[in-house]
Amino acid sequence: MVKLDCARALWRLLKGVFQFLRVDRPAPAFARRQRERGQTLLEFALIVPIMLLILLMIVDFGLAMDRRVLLQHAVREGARLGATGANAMEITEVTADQAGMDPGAIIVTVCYLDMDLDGDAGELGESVRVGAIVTHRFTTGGNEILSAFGVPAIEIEMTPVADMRLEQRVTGGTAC
Ligand SMILES: [Ca+2]
Repeated sequence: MVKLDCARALWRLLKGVFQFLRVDRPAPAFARRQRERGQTLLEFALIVPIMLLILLMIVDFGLAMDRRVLLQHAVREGARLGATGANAMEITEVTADQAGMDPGAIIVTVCYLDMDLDGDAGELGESVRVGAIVTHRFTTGGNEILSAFGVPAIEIEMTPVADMRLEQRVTGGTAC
């Protein structure tokens, strides 16, 4: 009789263990999965704005480099015109036009190199120097988004310069 009770008790215990394994175990695993899912979602929500900011800043740098290349082309075109004897106003107009900018948004400098140091700049064979000064302001990534974090917008001062040998004698020009 004692043996039978023992066997029953053991059976009940085993049944309990099996039930625990079958029913109770999936519950913590499920809860853990839920918790992990919540954690992943939170990490994702934190990382997305940072990733977006980095991506937009890469685009901003690309745009800035494009602008710099365009400005270099513009001052070269201005200097090319200057070499033919055009005056400073014409050079400024062409440079701004080639840069695709409003003449008010770009500062164009025109001067003549006195290469033989005789005090007369702009002689035939000497050079005209055309420069531009443009403050490039970053757009979305380096501007609005950074501003939202209280960081001032990124600005880059671009100062491309181009020299061109004079094909015409220029008088009255500014010496460099
Ligand atoms: Ca000279």
